[in-house]
Amino acid sequence: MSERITSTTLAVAAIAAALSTSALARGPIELRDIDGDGVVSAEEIRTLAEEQRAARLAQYDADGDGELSDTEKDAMREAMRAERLVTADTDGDGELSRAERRAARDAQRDMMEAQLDVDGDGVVSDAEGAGFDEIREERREDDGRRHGGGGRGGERAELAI
Ligand SMILES: [Ca+2]
Ligand SMILES: [Ca+2]
Ligand SMILES: [Ca+2]
Repeated sequence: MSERITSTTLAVAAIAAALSTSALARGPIELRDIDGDGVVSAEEIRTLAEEQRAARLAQYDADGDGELSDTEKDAMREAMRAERLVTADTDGDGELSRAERRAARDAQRDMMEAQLDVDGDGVVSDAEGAGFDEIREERREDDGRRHGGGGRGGERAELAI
């Protein structure tokens, strides 16, 4: 295990999963350095997640009451599943095999790492990864609370992709 790379890689996978399985998010959020200071800060990730949540709400709130009913949530999940199938079901058999799931997760991780690597030098530096790490810690704590403790939220979230 080579510490920094492994932990960042796992972190990206975990946060991608956490964000994609959170209430109104579909798939990974797009990480952008909004203020151009060279790092995607935790605050920027929160802003982007909130933007995505709002967009999802706008898209699936069929009756426009500002909330997603169970029916609307079901419709959203169904649409998300269908969308994921379109991109990840490479052999087109209508199912996601273990290999297809893995490939989709790897692609998602690579994409998020590339987005975190704001200066494009091919490495997510400690500074570049700091905001992400902060969000990951938050999510892990949330996950621990929700599931009654245990520090394995990251792994569980990863499996949930
Ligand atoms: Ca920034
Ligand atoms: Ca398939
Ligand atoms: Ca970099």
